[in-house]
Amino acid sequence: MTIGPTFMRRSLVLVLFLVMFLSAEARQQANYAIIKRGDSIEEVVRKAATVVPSPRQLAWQELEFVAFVHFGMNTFMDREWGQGNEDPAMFNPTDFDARQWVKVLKDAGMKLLVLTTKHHDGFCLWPSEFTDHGLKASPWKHGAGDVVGEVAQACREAGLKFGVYLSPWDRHEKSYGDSPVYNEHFRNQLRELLTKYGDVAEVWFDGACGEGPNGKRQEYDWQSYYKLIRELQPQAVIAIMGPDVRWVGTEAGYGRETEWSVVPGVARNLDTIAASSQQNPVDRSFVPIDFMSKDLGSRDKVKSATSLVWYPAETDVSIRPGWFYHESRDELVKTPEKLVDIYYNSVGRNSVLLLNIPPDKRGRINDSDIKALKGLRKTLDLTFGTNLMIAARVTASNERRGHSGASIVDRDSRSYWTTEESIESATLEVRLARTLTFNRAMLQEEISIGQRVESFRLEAWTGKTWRGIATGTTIGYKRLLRFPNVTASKVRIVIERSRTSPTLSSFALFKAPPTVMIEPRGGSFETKTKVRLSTDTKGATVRYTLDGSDPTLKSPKYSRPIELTHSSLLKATAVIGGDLCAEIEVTRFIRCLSVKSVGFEKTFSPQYAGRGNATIVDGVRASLDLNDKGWLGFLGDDLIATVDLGKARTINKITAGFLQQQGSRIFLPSTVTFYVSDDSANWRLAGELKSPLQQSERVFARDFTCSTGKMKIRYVRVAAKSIGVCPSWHSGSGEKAWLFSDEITVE
Ligand code: FUL
Repeated sequence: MTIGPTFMRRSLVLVLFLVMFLSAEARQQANYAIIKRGDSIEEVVRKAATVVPSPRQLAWQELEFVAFVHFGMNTFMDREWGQGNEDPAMFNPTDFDARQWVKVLKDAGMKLLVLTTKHHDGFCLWPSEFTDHGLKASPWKHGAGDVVGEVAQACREAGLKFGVYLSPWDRHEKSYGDSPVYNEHFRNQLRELLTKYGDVAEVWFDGACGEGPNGKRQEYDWQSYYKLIRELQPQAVIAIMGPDVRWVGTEAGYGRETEWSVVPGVARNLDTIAASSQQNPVDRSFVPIDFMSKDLGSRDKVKSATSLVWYPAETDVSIRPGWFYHESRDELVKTPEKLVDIYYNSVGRNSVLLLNIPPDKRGRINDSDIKALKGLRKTLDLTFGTNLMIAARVTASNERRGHSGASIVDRDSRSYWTTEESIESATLEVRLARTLTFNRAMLQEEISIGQRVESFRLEAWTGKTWRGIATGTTIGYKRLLRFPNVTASKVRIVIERSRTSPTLSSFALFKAPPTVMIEPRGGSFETKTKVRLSTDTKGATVRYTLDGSDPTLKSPKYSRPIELTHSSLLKATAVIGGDLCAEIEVTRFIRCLSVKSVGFEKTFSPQYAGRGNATIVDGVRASLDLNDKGWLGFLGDDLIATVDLGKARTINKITAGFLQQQGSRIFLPSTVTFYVSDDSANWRLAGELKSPLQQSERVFARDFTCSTGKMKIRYVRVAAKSIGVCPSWHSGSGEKAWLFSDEITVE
């Protein structure tokens, strides 16, 4: 089912009405534009520039950073997708605290909380009158609990907006598949959520759809759902399978470099969205699926459109692998560094960031997630807390009356700069209060009158010439740019191309907290090695540790190259004015014999080829992230690696490391056998270790170490036996299993 034609008919009527009765100024307020056959590309682009967000879309966009909270039956079943037949007795949080969620999310800077009120398993987190499959049947609070109620209330108290995720796909409900009956049931549930819990700012529908018990595929009556939402909560945006907010197209947290909020009307075709909705959660955790088409709204994309709509992007991503909490994944929570990167690539790319923070079985947000969020907030505060534009003066090459260049640095968020009619490129020169060092920039367009800038660049005055700092295509609501430190007293923004008169409502420069550099970046050494630490910020000192603990103000201060004589985990951070102020840099150094070459009997998969053969002998250990290029992956095959030490050396220990992540079909080897040789023709057994297969959700790396006793040899062979295929209890039963290997060391 699609909504395209209906929308088009409606918008045609609307546009005709506007054209006939309203003034030119008011005509610019349309949320859609109809493209007539024969419209020139200039005309299409001009129309695109007049499409504006609806008030609800604008209010939502300004939230910038919002929370997704996946909590429900899956939390207790340790699953991502339930079947719908789970026993309600399983739902029993031991220490549920909605206020704790809200505090953690608010402290992180999030402005809205979207709760999974019902996931695909059909278990309702509120006492719905229309089903028994929910809290009423659970032991929690003797069946009298209401998670939705408590969360909505906690949000209200703290001034956070509240939103609901309600899965249309319901694997429990008997009427599912009997389309009209289920549609009525779904509307009833929606009505409960939209009438009993105060204001709702976002309703989130995903596209998953299946067959009901009657063997028929459910046809969702989207239009009737939308009508109900508009009637009961007119300020709420309807996201993903809805007309107001578009899925950015990936769940990795990275929006597009070129992100237009004005896109061809076809992007609202629900079938297209549903088709890209994933069907298998196991596969999904394995390969981050990326449906990103490079851009959706450039001239090339809009030129053949029949209508254009304001349809802004939302970037949804989870703080950990999977949407629900799994204890086995506590160590895989994204680092603050990764979250900062995601922030720049979502909020900083004209998109709202919907970051999922799943509470644990206690019903509280886990410490590992809190730690990561605090780290993110700290970096954002240190970066954006001080705007370097104080007392800056702006001159524009062209400005419209009442919209001077100065508007981009004043504190008034409603004032904006724009050019006179038909001026589509311009330069704004910004004279800073004094010479300053900065490495981040923020630009914002006045999107309430449309999105227009197509390309721009930023330059700094060196005293002699203008030097390029950064370039960009779209700006939209917000564009954040990162670049190495620049010290200057003057910068300029060059708008190279725009759809009609460009606008800017804000411009600012910032200095991100110092970063610490470790040289070399880890690796192996034979007897000793020297390591240098530095920071990019004047006045900052570096503190470090070598024992794996996090550096504090009391840790040794770096003054000269550190000499390492043992394998060490080096952690370093920077201090300014008595405050720890940088991300902690971590690097591992391994003391082992150097390797001349390594060869493999069976080759690793090109999909997980790390950095080539040397990956497993370069002294750089892989993280638990299977995509970090530190792993060599063998699909269904054993690892048989032969290491050449170059000449006969005295050894006494061989170690080989492997990954286990059964959810992604990666299993430890069943046996690891170590051989040694003087000539690579005659091999002697040095040792063998067995590892019986055990079902486990935990993600970890394990080292298999063979103590050889002192011996002099040149070649080492490690043979690790793959389990071959996934075992019968695994969802991929019978399919090839992966063996992931890193790192072989000889000491
Ligand atoms: C998807 C669901 O299938 C996932 O479980 C998750 O809720 C995600 C945000 O939306 O469609």
